[in-house]
Amino acid sequence: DIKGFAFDLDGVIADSARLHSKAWHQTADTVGTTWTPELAENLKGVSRMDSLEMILKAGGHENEYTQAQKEELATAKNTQYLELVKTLTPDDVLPGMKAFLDELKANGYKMSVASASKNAPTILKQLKVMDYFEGIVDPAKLHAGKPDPEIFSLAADVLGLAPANVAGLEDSGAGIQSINAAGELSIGIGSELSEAAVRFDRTDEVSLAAIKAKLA
Ligand code: G16
Ligand code: MG
Repeated sequence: DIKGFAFDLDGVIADSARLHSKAWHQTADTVGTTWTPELAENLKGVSRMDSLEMILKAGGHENEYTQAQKEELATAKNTQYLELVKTLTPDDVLPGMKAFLDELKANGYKMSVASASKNAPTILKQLKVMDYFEGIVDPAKLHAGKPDPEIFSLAADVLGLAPANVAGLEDSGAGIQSINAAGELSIGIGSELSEAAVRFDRTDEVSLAAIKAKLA
């Protein structure tokens, strides 16, 4: 029986993936890597430093920067990203997700956040949805990011629930793998998440009734 939901942030609650992309695109230009839609897709759910490594590697630049220079590039990206985050408002909650959060709250489900983003608290405040959640997993404390199960296991701990009683919502392949490996019910939002137990094309299709219908 599902008693709680663990939410990814970017691409599930917040329309912030486009802001990450905008900032990383600039990083790609700086290091001389060609920005492609495929690269943008592969960065979803990936931590800040791992994202930078992927951008460097995509252009064959992985050996051209010292660790200190890489940290500078990542900090510059985050500074630009945070400027963009300041423009987020409650209207940037993805379609249907505010209604879904209300539905879960009204039906007594517990909710937590399993985001790779160190900026999750800032974004949740900006969107004015912080109060729905029991807690947010701190990604700085993780030994391994998605697809490792650690983040979604900790998201169940935050809820005080066994993994079997938790459903995880994700828009990235790495995130779906993390949910599955944690032994939770995976709900994918997006077109290419074949490993998800339940899958929707768009956030505005997600509801308790729709999830039950797909599981029946
Ligand atoms: C998000 C994004 C990633 C981003 C990562 C780290 O994960 O999808 O693109 O690189 O967080 O974010 P930050 O640089 O803000 O710490 P999620 O798990 O919310 O989809
Ligand atoms: Mg995501």
